[in-house]
Order: sequence, then structure tokens, then C-alpha cells
Amino acid sequence: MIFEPELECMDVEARRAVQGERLRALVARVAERVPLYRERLAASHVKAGDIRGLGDLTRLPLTRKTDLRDTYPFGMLAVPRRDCIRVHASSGTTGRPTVVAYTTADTDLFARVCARSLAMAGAEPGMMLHNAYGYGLFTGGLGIHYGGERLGMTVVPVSGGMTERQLLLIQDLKPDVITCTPSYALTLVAECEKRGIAPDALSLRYALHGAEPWTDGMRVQIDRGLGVRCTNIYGLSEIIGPGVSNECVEARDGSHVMEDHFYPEILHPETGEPVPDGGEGVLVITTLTKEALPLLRYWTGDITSLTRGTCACGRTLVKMALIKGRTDDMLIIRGVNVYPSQVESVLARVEELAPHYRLVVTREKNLDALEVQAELAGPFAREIVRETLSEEIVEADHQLRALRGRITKLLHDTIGVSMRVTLLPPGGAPRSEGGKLNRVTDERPRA
Ligand code: DLL
Repeated sequence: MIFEPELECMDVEARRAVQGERLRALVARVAERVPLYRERLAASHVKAGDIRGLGDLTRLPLTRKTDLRDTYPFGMLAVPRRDCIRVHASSGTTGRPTVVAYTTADTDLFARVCARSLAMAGAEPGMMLHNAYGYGLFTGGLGIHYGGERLGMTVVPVSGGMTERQLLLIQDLKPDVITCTPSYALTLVAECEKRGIAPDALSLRYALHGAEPWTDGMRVQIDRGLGVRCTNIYGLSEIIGPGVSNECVEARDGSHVMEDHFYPEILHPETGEPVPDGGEGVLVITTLTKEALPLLRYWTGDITSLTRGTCACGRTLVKMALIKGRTDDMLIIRGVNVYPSQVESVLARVEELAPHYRLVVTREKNLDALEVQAELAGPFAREIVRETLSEEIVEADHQLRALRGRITKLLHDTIGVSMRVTLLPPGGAPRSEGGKLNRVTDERPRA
């Protein structure tokens, strides 16, 4: 079903007019209420009245995460703090988190875009939603929770972790839809396999995964392992949380961006110049309707591309490809740009491997080096009972040695740079305990 058909299937030109109108109002609002924007607009000689529509968007300054950090916690609010009814924060790995705030109208918008996302993914009123995104400062839990309620679903607010209890609830309550990170979905798949629970014994039909990069290889594993048709949900706290875009279950070939509220552009990662449709670059988003924390041209750092046209599902909303990675996750290995997701896609093509891996970046003689630790799949590794899989064992076993050689060649031929490959026994690579999973260990000395 389509949650807001008149908006999601709107004529593209009519939508552009609405977007242009919203952009004009937005610029006037931030120029008046947010000191940082007032100064930036003045510095770029843009007066609010100069902005007449989307065609003027590139005249506006970019906003970066550092702007939110520099004005921490509430310096970029466009409303008095007392008018905000909720705050969330993004999980800063170092230092202070980025705090975001919502007015009543913002939480209403948040619920609506999450309801749209759930409907895109196949959910319908009356279905039951097992929401295994973390509740708390993270936007995933509460964001999707209120989206489910808005759609008219029965929401089970499980939150992340405690896999055994999750499986028990799934078996007993019989939900139709599950939401969690893709890495946690794989943890659930593995747990089902361990307990001999067949996918068709589960009631689940649809799944929405996001909050971290994943690939079509993982999609196959999750579809098969949980007996679902899973789709990608994308979002970030600075813009609203989950619900910035979602794939439709009909096509699953790109996530429809809720562009009547979050206007996307793709810019070149180094020059910042606009990239034409279909080309890859950094996703930059302008929040057209948010009240508490409106952002002009926010540099997400996420690499993707946009495609337009009416979709099989009937929606006219622009689609974005699966996120390839973040500009700050990009590794430069002997001059070649490498994203962890590219390595993941290659590993997914090797049937002897499980969908779990770890990347270790080191520095050898002033050059970055990448070690790919690939985990063997259970069936292939049946004979390997050892806890560790040492260099000597791999060398002595012609099957393992040949496999390692094949993976090394495949990575080199596909990505164009040599990487050291080591094999891990089943269970050797990190697993998600419920939240986002970090698969990259950076052991380079800090500059
Ligand atoms: O991760 C919001 C979210 C919750 C999205 C639940 C989807 C589902 P943050 O913690 O602020 O917000 O992290 C945002 O996570 O800039 C991306 O780098 C990454 N990310 C989010 N969704 C995806 C996705 C939430 N579908 C950051 N694919 C973003 C790849 C994603 N990366």
C-alpha cells in the first residue's frame, strides 16, 4: 500500500513547485532565526529574497557535521528550546554526540515518513511489527515505533540485543515485519540455523534494514534465512532519523527519498560540484519542512547516486542507490580508493564464505595496507574443529590454500589493489549484538 499516495505519486513538476516554495520559506526562516546561517548567507552575498526556487539551491552554503559540533548542543535551533518536545543524538564514536531536537510538528513528520517507509517495505495496518532497533538517544527505535503506530500496526518495542528472547517473541507473537540493522538480522539468521528453526516456520514476511551499509549479497542471505523480502531504510539523526528514504518491496532497486521534505543532491566528494543523475558522489540533503533544526544542504558524507522516473510501485519519488560507504570510511590503499562495502560485495560472491568479515588497516613502510579477514561458512568448514585457523594450517591444507588464493585474486581483479587475505574459522568475525556493527579496525598510527 502507499501511505500518502497523493504526495508519493505526485506529478514531478507539481512537486518541484512545492519544493521550490518550501525552499524559499526555509531560507527566509533560517536567515531570520539561526545566527550561523544569517552569517553564512551574508558572507556568500545571498539575501533570502534572492532564492526563488530549486534552481537557486546551489547558491546556498553547505552545512557540515562540524557546524553542529561547534554550536553544541542547541546553537542551531530555529525555535526556542522550550518549544522542542524531544531530543535524540547520534552515536559519536569520539567526543561529544550530535544532539538534534524536534517540535511537535517535527515528531509528526518523523512518524509520517516512517509510516511511509514501512508501507513501502510491504507493511500494512493491522500487521505486527517486531522493532529491534535500539530505543533511547538513537533515532532508530522511537522513530520506527511511532511510524508503525501511525500506520496502524501493532508495535512490539523489543529494542536491540538479547537474541534468545527476540527469537522467543518472534515465535510466540508471530510478527509480520521486523526492523533491525542488517548485521543483527544476520545474527538472528545464525541463531535460527543453530536452533534448527526453518525460515518458513517463522511468521515474518517483510524486513527493513539500515543504519549501516549493507550489500545485495547480505540481502540474499537475510531473505533466505528469515523467509522475508527485505528492503533498505536510510536516514540520519541530523536530518530526522530513519525514514529519509526506503526501498519499495515491488522493485527493491533504490530507496525512494521523501523528497517533498528532504531534498537530495549529489555532489562531487572533492570539488563539491553537482554530479548529474546516475553519477556517484556525496549525498547532500536540505530539510524543506523541519521546524526545530532546519538544515541547508547538509553534507551527509554518504556515497550514493540518484535515479528518477516512475517506479513499478507507482511512486514518482527519486531513488537513491544502496550507500557505498562514507567519505570518512574510504581507505586509500596504494593510491586506490577502497570502500569496505566493495570488499563485502566481492566476499559475498564466494560461496565457501559466511557473510561475516573484518578489515584491518595497518601502515607498512609509509603505505596503507589492508588485511581482509574472511570467515569460512559452516558447511565448508565442517572439518575444521579448531578454534584458530593459523597460517600453518591454511598452508598445509591444499583446499584452504587454493580458496585463499582465489579470494585474493578476485579482490585484486575486482578492486584493483592487492590485499592480504586471512581465513577465520566459523564464528571468528565480529557479530552484531543488536546495534550498528563496526567491521573495520584501523591500526595505523594516529597522525
Ligand atoms: O542510523 C538512523 C537510522 C536508524 C537509519 C534506523 C536507518 C534505520 P545515525 O545514527 O545518525 O542515524 O547514523 C546515520 O548511518 O549517515 C549513514 O552513514 C549510516 N546509515 C544509515 N542508514 C543507512 C543505510 C541512523 N540504509 C548514518 N545504509 C548515515 C547505509 C546507513 N548506511
